Amino acid sequence: MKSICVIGIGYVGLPTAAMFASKGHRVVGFDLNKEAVDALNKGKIIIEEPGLEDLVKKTVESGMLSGSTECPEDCDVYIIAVPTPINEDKTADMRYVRSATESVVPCLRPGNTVILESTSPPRTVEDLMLPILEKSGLKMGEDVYVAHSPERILPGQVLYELRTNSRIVGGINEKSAMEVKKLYESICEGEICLTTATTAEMCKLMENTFRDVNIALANELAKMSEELGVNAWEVISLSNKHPRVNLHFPGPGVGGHCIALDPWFLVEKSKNALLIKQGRLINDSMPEYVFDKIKTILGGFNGQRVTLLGVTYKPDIDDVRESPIMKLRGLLEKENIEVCACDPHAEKAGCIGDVYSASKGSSLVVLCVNHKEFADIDFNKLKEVMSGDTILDTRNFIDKEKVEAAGLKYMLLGNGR
Ligand code: SAJ
Repeated sequence: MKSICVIGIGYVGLPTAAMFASKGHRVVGFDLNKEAVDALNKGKIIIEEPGLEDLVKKTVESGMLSGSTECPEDCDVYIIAVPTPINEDKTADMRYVRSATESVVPCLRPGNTVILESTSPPRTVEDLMLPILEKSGLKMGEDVYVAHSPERILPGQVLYELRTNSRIVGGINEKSAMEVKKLYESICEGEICLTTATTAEMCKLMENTFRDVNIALANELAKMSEELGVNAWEVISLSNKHPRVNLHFPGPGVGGHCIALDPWFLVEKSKNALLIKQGRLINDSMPEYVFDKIKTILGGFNGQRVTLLGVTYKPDIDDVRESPIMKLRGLLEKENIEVCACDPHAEKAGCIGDVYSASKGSSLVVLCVNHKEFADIDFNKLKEVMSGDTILDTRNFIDKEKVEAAGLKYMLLGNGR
């Protein structure tokens, strides 16, 4: 069993730390965010993720997991799981990876391992981390093992995916990769594949880019369908019956801290990332596209009230990072219109939890996120509280027949029929 320091106890670091602790490793979660560290030491979490609080509570109570605002010196393994945001100009902001790496340097001893889990631009381990780690005077790859093992967990099912997904371990040499593989074997039942650090960085970015580009294709299909009198959702459903086609789904945009950012890391590093850049621009155009649609439906902005159902970046979580709905909300709020955001998962982002109070007096209700709470809306009750009669569904989530049976009008993003 190892002693492990996980640097960064956010969406990735915390579940990873708890998982290692649950398998008998002694784990310290190091973060500069005192609120997160204090919560951890009380066995609590400040994010929403099914099952995570139970696991954190159990491992803290067992004494295997604790939090600290200082990097502990006596660990065998340092796992860096800090954010890699993007700057205004769409280049990667590597501040946190750099400072996390620097904080490890004084702690390093022969036999230690340093792992980067944060999604990073290609060559981060080789060009950014190694020169910093070498300041310890130790030989990387010989005295200290170094690898990139990107996280691939899906928010909302993090614990399950941590355990069952396959994992890529990219070492700066074979010895490093082997050492890191042994460690992850204690928490990961999936296949663990070994490669180089830079290949691992590229794999992670291409996985998220694959999804982003495919969503862009679906969003382009939605726009074309509205133009050409076709229902994009029917096209997707029928086309996906082909054994080698898997069209993704359109929507009001791509959010979250991964898919909406990671492709830019490739655009930054390679002049050949043309399709990738175009995909990003298409997905980023969706909040504005929905905004224009709302304007058309309302016949211009004249003091009406509009309700947005859902503001998080995807269903059944509380994460509003890079949420396209927050962008849409911001665009609408600049107009002569009253915007009411309803989201039972995001009351701390200034939202009303209840659909009917949020829709009171609204001319238009827009379904933005397919939270399970919105699956059984009573449209008769909704009609009673609304002042207008239109529902715009941007996710193909609402039952058109139920809406129409209540005497409301149903409109669907991507349906040009
Ligand atoms: N979305 C669409 N249409 C679709 C699918 C998704 O508009 O057909 C939108 C969602 O509404 C959301 C965004 O895309 O706004 C991203 O959501 P997601 O569920 O596709 O992915 P994330 O960002 O929550 O997690 C992704 C995952 N990557 C892949 O599936 C390739 C996850 O496995 C990664 O670990 C995670 O990024 C990460 O941390 O990199």
